[in-house]
Amino acid sequence: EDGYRLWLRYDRVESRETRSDYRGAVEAIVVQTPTGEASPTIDALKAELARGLDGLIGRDPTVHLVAGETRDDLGADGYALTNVTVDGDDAVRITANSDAGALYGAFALLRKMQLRESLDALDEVSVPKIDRRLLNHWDNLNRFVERGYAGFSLWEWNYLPDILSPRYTDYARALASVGLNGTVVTNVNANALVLTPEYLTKVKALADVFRPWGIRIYLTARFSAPMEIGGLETADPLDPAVQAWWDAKVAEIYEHIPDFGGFLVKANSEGQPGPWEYGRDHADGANLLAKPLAAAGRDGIVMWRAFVYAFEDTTDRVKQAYNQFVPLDGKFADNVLVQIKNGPLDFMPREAFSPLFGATPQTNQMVELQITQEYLGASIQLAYLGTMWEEVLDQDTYVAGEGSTIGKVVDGSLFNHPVSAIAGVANTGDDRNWTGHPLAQANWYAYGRLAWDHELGARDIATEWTGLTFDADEEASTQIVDLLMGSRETVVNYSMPLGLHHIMERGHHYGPGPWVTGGRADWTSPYYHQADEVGLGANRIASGTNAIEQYAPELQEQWGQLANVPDELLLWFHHVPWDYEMRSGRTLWNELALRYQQGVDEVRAMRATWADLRGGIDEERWDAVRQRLALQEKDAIEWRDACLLYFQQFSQRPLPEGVEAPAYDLQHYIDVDRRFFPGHPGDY
Ligand code: BDP
Repeated sequence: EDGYRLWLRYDRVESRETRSDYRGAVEAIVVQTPTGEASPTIDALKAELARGLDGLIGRDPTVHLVAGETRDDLGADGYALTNVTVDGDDAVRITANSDAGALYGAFALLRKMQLRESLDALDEVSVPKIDRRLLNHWDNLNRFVERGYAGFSLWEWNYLPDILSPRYTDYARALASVGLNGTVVTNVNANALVLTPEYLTKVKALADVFRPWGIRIYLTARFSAPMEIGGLETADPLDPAVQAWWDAKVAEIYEHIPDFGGFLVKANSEGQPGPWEYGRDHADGANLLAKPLAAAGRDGIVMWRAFVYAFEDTTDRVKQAYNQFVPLDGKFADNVLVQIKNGPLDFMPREAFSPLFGATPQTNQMVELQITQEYLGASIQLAYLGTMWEEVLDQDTYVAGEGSTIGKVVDGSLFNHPVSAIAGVANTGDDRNWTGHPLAQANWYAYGRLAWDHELGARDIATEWTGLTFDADEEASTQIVDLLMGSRETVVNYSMPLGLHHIMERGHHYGPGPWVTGGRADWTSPYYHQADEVGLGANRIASGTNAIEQYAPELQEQWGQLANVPDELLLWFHHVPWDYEMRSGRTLWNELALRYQQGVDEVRAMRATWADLRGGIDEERWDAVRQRLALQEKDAIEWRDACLLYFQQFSQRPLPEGVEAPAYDLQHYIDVDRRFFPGHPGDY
């Protein structure tokens, strides 16, 4: 049980009774699509049903393909599951408007059986709310994965297109099983090489493996590619030669990959080239690529990232994306989406949401979530992110009145946008279990399920994943789910509680670094925590950077006032005196110290729960998690001690009762050298 099978294990249903119920219910499976015709996707569906039913109930399914009318309620990718009879036998019918929809229906049926749900009186309709449900791989062509903690890239570029790893198919199955339908296989810090003819044949080979599973391939486009691989002297988006180059390049890609999904672009951000070099704006840049992608009836899109902040710009970094993009509203082509990280800073354990969501009603917007745990303990610490994403997607922006949630901005319903998309930065690598930490598979799974339906609950998803992934009885399952559910807040508590952010070590981002200074200001810690003898926290109200003004009045009211702001966002928006009285009645300093301690205590509680679980799940994965939790406790202690010793220099107050005394002095923690922690290109 090494975790390779993910949530698609299909082990034999142990109860004889359930097995025979299932056998009775699926004497046949009817797949109804508008054409009723066979296709590579229908073959994939049949192969998956055969694999699943053989494993679960020892049966080889009989699949009948039938044609039926298009159903308006199912959209492009939705499915319906119902019971029917075929020649007197009980059967399950999967109805869909597309082969991909039918495939999702097949996976849903298998999921029900894996979860031992009844197949009687089936009446299920499920339709994804978002059109393009993507993974973003930050994978370099040399197979190093930026912020990847589960080994090297899955894409063996050196062997492609001739040798195809069987893993490519298993990867595509995993995506399809949760309803994901696209993947950007290259890093946002892009290499133009992938657009050369030689690499495009490699990309085509991957696309051909993914296609039957409903997965479209996308690439990152380096803005200066016309110069680097095209021999042009400029990449100016308004230059006719540059336009002609991209037109031809996109046509060439479509020749290889007729269903190519489009480009993801990081431009004028952290050293990546972009339209600014030529005095042009983001819309000029995005539209340059959007035009050929939409040519000749194709439906390729451009995902233009809003993760921009400029060295020359001394405005509070969290304000810059809004400032750059709001004036461009209405200028982007219809097939451009602005891809916005959930927070305005950078995937912190907790951030206020990006105020750009909903602020450009005439521009398609998508959200980028980070599945890989760059700031939440890599693949060592346990942090189930379903809870974080639920918080983000359910967050009300109030931009068009109450109920204007980020989910509705992103699914396009709030402003009736023609195309919708969501991205998650993948946590996969070539580790045998795909994600390094066995429980980090839950994040991949949760992302996929939320991409399908952003209204699903984090606990329901965790329960589902646990049921699929472990053979655990009800009590053990509940223990695992509880553990997952609390884990992200635990990381927040021992690393960046009360709205603290960006106080991690430089470069690799693993471990504490509130002391990090030097270089550009917005890459240092004091820029964000602003600790001084008065207090702690970033002043983002009117007396400070006034970042708060980018939010709707309702939120300014909630977050702009000390009396109203929730503890979770306190130090995100306010510089608060050390003796400020918190809701708990404690002073800020005491509350801070106790939160750090609470984080450590919670990790200890997780370890105790896990110790208790021994025998409740397989030994192999149990032990892998046990070891990681032990390390997580050490890490949590280090975060607590390092941060409290550092902030104590400013607060000049003793640690309150209940907080353990640090084992070392501050300098010890500053000197801890994690240079070799993987995941950052500078480490190699
Ligand atoms: C930051 C990462 C960096 C990424 C960047 C991005 O540290 O490796 O390239 O985001 O999203 O979080 O472009």
